[in-house]
Amino acid sequence: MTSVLANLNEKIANCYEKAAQQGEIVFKPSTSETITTDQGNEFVLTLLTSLSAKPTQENSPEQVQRPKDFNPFVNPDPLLTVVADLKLEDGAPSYNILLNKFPVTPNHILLTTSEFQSQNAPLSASDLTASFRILEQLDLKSRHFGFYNCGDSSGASQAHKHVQFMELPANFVPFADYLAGQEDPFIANSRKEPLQSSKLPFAHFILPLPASKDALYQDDYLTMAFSSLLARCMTVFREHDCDIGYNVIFCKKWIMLVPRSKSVYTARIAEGEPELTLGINSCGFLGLILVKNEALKQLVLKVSPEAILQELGFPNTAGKKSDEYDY
Ligand code: B4P
Repeated sequence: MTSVLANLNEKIANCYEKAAQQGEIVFKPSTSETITTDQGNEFVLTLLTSLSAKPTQENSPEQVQRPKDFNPFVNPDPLLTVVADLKLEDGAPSYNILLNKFPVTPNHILLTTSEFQSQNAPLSASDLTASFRILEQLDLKSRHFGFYNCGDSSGASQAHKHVQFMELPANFVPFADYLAGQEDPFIANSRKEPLQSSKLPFAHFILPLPASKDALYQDDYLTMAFSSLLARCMTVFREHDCDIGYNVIFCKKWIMLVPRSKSVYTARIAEGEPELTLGINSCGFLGLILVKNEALKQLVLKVSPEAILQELGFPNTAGKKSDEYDY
């Protein structure tokens, strides 16, 4: 597998150039600005500036022509396929690495299972290993992160299992970097809780990861790290008596899970104004908020990103210890 992933950045760039030339990529130019909130948290607010000129994902001619249950990840478009039939080892499930047809940043890629698997299912051991092997290659060029929107409340729009990878904006330091940078790698257990910032209002569970590849890929380390964080999310869902939906966000330094209560935020800027709807996926909980018009940008600035994320997640549990009733 590692050899198939050699020169992945070059493969992505070549595939992207060809697909863009042939009109297979629906790229949406955007502008971004970094804001620091009153609580001292940093967010990158990205505004899609070209919505009137470019089709959106939902109403692009390509989507409209397709049947309602069209699955873009079964028999994917060869022009969008960077690596086909990727296998970790003999007998392991196979994956495709695809270009995102509707990227906001160039070279946004997806790791999809070759056969249908549900986006509501947790990441498996091989999903995690494949994801971190990909990240290793991407980071040879610039720092990237991976994310997985799991469940209806997570912001996912495709039902077929897919992990996404994007470049981190230059000069943006995710809040998880500060937390994870202060601790040695560990797996959460009943005596040691995952890291959680008390400066953010929503529940989130972070583990620093070992820098050594040997440690990361041995002894089911990634699976144990992931499942120790998923257990914290499950306790939240049980306590709030709700369906399972969460965001998984990871980079080479750490992995974070964020339990989700809702996928969209709905509000008015002022009484009598139209109701606005803002969908947030994993990127938002990393600090990267995508808005599709100026009114939504004004709403985020007025209400604050923290207040929006608080409503779409669950209350922060920093300082809470696990008890015998917790998963
Ligand atoms: P999902 O997990 O199902 O949903 P999503 O990332 O939230 O994207 P969504 O589709 O809801 O779009 P949104 O307007 O929120 O991912 C599905 C993925 O499959 C998406 O990446 C989608 O583009 C891709 N896809 C759909 N049809 C495809 C096809 N035929 N072939 C290949 N790929 C296909 O967001 C639009 C895009 O912006 C998304 O890619 C999203 O991940 C990204 N984004 C969100 N926030 C961002 C931010 N702050 N900065 C930069 N990009 C951001």
